[in-house]
Amino acid sequence: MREAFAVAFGAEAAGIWSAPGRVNLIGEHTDYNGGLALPFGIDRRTRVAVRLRDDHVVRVASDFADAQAGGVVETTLDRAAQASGWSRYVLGAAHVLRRELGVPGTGFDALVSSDVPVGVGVSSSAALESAVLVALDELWGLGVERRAMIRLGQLVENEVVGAPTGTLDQSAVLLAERDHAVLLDFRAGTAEQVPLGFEAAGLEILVIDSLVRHDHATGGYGERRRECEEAARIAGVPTLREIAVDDVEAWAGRMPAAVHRRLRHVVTDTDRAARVAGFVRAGRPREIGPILTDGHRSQRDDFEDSVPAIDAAVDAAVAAGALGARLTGGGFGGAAIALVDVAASPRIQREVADAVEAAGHARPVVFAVHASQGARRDPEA
Ligand code: GAF
Repeated sequence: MREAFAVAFGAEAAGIWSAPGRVNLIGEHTDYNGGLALPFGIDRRTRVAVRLRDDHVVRVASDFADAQAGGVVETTLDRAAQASGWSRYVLGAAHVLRRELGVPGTGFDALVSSDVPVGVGVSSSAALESAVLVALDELWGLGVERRAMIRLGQLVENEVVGAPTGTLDQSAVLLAERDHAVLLDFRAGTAEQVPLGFEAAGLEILVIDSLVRHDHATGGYGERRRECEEAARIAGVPTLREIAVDDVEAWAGRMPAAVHRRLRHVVTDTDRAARVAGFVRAGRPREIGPILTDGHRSQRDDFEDSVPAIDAAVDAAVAAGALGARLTGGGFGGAAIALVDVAASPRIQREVADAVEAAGHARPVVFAVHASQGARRDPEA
């Protein structure tokens, strides 16, 4: 990366910072409802090599395979909020840092390289904005705490990109620790590191990329969020977290049926996240499988944010012997995850791809992921 940086910008990078993608084990669409979620950082990372300039110019290059790849996006700090395409995440991070901290900042050159797949539901966007946030935080000498940085990443999404997302992804990417998931409580604002114990149990998580792409700025995500707000308004609670699992059915018939289904998903998924965290904490990770698959049914039937290719992937994974499987992330495309025995993993990967293709969908891309370190400055030899 250092060589590529020197070729692109004719100067030395000051350092390389990186952040992982994430998968969410369970607890979907709970973040903006004050619930629980249990994500972990994955061993796919976005790296950004950066050097400061002595003017207000910003130049950004990447090895992404899109229209702007190969070219250098050049602008100034003052125009950073008007960025488009993937460079929005880089420039948006600079813009939000300057505005929220009231600092002038200085221009910079940045080269981005990533093996986090884009549009899959494993938070390529949070990985990119978080890698840039930690880089500029250090280079600009700001010392922003991780919790505050989570909120800055969310502002990049909400204001610069226009996606009305919560803080699940930035929390996962910024707080992740190797071999741990992080139990996020969005009402209490707490984060507990939970050792996963997958390796000792001979387990791993597969990501099954459906190749159905989603976009939370334009897709159904915003509509679901509004439906959850409507449910909370009708129930007279600040967030759906205030509703107990046992009280869910009491609300049937007192709100539109679809809105009630959204409520039921959100409330029961927080309950599932608590139960999954309990099993994992107790060193019984094999037992979470059926809870994951229940979570998928809840998303498919109640939250209605799955797509047929992902339903097919979940069914195929379970039929092939996965302990459990579910849609991960915001939905309307993206990926499923499956919990599998490492020994059976190659066979399950093959059988899932075959079965989904045979059902008439695009052949999914399947790969294993392992819980990895959150955003940081990369050590260099
Ligand atoms: C997307 C969003 F960005 C998160 O905030 C979260 O709501 C998730 O969908 C669903 O759990 O990843």
